[in-house]
Amino acid sequence: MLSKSIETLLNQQIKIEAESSQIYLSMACWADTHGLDGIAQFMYTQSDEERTHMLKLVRYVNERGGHAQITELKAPKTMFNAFQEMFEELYKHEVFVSESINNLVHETLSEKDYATHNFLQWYVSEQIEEEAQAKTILDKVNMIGDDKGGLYLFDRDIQQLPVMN
Ligand code: OFO
Repeated sequence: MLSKSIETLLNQQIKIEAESSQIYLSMACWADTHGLDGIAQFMYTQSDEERTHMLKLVRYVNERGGHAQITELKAPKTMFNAFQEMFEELYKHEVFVSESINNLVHETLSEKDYATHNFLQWYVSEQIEEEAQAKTILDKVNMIGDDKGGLYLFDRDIQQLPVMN
């Protein structure tokens, strides 16, 4: 059985994952309408993954005697000045998500909720991978700068990245 405070924190995380999914979907739409098909595909996939992160939390909260809250979400940004800006935001967002997961893990330990602590380990590993991937992509993006040929190749190659879950 979840304590009220852990349930509230898990519900906050559900909202964060749902908003992550919307943020990446909005990025996918921007890329799709700017001739960047590979980047769009990458963002659509990221968006789907975030939805699975959200659903996993939803199921857990409901299974452990809580009530997962499906709430109104903050609207994501729809316009970007350049693809670089998008990847900077993606990286910063993943760092923010990691901090949120870490705080949650910390709270489960203070409350001696070892079941939730154990459940959250999947998210801890996931965030290590997602942050590392976002950083690698950002480094490449910074290397490309304004080189159109570089962007063309990047847009093609980003589709080959391994899909996380
Ligand atoms: Fe990007 O891992 Fe969930 O939020």
